[in-house]
Amino acid sequence: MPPSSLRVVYAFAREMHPKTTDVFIQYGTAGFRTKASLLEHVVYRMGLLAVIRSRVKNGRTIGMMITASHNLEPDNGVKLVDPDGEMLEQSWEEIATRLANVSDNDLESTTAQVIKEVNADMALKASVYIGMDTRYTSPRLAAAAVHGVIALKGTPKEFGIVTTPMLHYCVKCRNDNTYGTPTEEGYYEKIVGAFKNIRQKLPVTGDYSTTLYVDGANGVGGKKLNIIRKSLDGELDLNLYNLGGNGGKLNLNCGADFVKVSQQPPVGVEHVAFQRVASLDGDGDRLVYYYLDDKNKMHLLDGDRIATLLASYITQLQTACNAPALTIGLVQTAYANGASTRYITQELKIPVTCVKTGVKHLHHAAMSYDIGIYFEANGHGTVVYSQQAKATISKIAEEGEPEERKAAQLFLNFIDMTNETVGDAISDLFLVETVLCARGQNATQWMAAYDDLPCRQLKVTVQDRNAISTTDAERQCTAPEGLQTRIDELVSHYTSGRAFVRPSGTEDVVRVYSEADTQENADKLAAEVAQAVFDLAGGVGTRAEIPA
Ligand code: 16G
Ligand code: MG
Repeated sequence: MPPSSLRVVYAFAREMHPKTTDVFIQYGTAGFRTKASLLEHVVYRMGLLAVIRSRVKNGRTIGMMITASHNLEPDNGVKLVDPDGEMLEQSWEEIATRLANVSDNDLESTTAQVIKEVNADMALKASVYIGMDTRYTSPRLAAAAVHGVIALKGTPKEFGIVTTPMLHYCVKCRNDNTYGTPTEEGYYEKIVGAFKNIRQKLPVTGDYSTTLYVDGANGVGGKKLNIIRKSLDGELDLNLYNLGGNGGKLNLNCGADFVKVSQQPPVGVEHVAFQRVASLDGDGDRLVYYYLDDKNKMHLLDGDRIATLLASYITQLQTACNAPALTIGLVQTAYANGASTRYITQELKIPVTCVKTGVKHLHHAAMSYDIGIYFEANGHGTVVYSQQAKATISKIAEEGEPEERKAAQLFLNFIDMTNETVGDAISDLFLVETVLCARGQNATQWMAAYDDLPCRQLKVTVQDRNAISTTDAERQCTAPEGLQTRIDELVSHYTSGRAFVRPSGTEDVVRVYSEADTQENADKLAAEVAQAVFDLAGGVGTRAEIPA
C-alpha cells in the first residue's frame, strides 16, 4: 500500500473518531479499560493495529473484543486477540499504547512508522473479527473498530454481542479449522454437544442434582446460557438470574467478581439452602460457585476450587486410560489460597507453578505441560492440551484395551468441552457439572476436599501506583524501600499469615491481599498492610483501606 493511502487514516480519525482527551491510556493486563467516553479514538486506532497485526501474521485473523468485563456499566474496554485465540503478544502492548496516545495530527506518521517497524506487508489481505459485550456504549465502539479496520483496507467481520471466550474461540477456529467452526452456533455445537455426549455416558448418580442456579451478572454470559438452556433436554436444569431485565445493572452487586471479592452472595438470586449457584462475570470469562447453608452463611467455591476439582478428575481420567507419560501441571497466581496449593501439591501430587496475575502469564506457563490446568482464584481459567496429549488419548480411544478405550473416549469429550483459548465461564460450568455428576457429588461434598484459609482483599489509592514494584510472581515487593520489611514484620504476628501488595493492571490503585488462620486476623492483617502501603507509598486521602 503506498504511503498516500494512509491519509484516510487521518481523515477517518479527524472526521469520525477524533481524540478528545489528553488522558494517557495504557494497554494493561487485559487491554485498554477506562470510562467508555474516553475510548472511541482508542478503539478506532486498535482497528488499525489489528489490521497491521493480521498482515504481520500473513493475513491470519485477529480478534477485537469490546468489553470492560466485570467493571461497572460506565466503563468499557478493548483488547486484541492473537491468531491462536490467545492474548496479544506482549511486545505489541507498547505499540498499542503508543498508537492510542498520539495526537490525531501525528496518527498518520505514527501508523506509517509502526508498519515499518513491524515490517508489515500492506499488500496482504487482513481479517479482523469483532465482538462486543452488552454495554450500551459497545455498539458505538464496535463501529469505531470497523472504521479502523476499513481505513487500512482490512476486512472486518462483526459477531455482535458474544462472550469474550466465544470471540477467542471463533478467531482460533478461523485460523485452525481442525478446532471447530468459527461461529456462535459452532461454539454451541462443540462445547454443549460434548457435554450432552458425556451425559449419555455418565448417568446422574449419588447426591448430584441436575438443578443449577446461575447468576448472569446482568451481562452477556447469562443471555447465552439462556439460549443453551433450551437445548439441554433436562440434562441440566438451569435456573437463570440476573439476565439484564427488570432494571438489573451490569455487575452491580452481582457477578463473579463481586461474589469473590466481597465474599457475599449476589443480589437478584433466589436463596435456597445448599443449592449450588454458578456466578459469571459481565463478559462470561470468569466463573465461581457458591452456596448458602441453613444458617445463611455463604460458602465460596472459587477458581482454586474449580482448578482442584478439574485437576483431580483429569488425573483420574489419565490413570483410567493408562497414559502415564503425559505431564500434568497446575498454574496459579499469588492470589491462590494457600490451602489449595497445599492440597494440590501434597494430596493430588501435581506440580504447581506460580506466575504473575493476568491470563497471558498463566496461559503461557500452562502450555509447558502436556496437560496444563490454570486458574486465577477469581475464577478465570481453563485447561490446555498439547498436540502430543491429544494424539496419545486419540490413539488409546482407537486401539487401547476396552476399559482404557472407554476412558479415553470420555477424555476426548472432556477436551472438546474445554475452550482452550482462554478461561470461559460457560465451558468451565459444563466441565464442573460433568465432574460433580461423575462423582455423584453435591456442593458440600465438593467443598469438603480442603478448608480454605480465611482471606481479605483491599485496595489503596496512592499518588503513583507504579511506585510499587514486585518480584517473585508478585509475592515480594522491591519498591518502595522498606515496604516488604514492614509487610514481613506484620505477617510474622499471625498464624498461617501471608500478605502481598501489587499495583493493579486495570485500576489506578494498589491491591492488598492477606490470609490468616481466622477471618478476623485476615481482616486485621489486610488493614495493617494497607496502612503500610498508605504510609510508605504515598497514600492519597484519609482512609487507607477500601474494600477491593
Ligand atoms: C484482568 C485479567 C485478569 C486479572 C485481572 C487483574 C485477563 C484477560 N484478565 O481482568 O486475569 O486477574 O485483570 O486485575 O488477563 P488487577 O490487575 O486490576 O488486579
Ligand atoms: Mg471477564
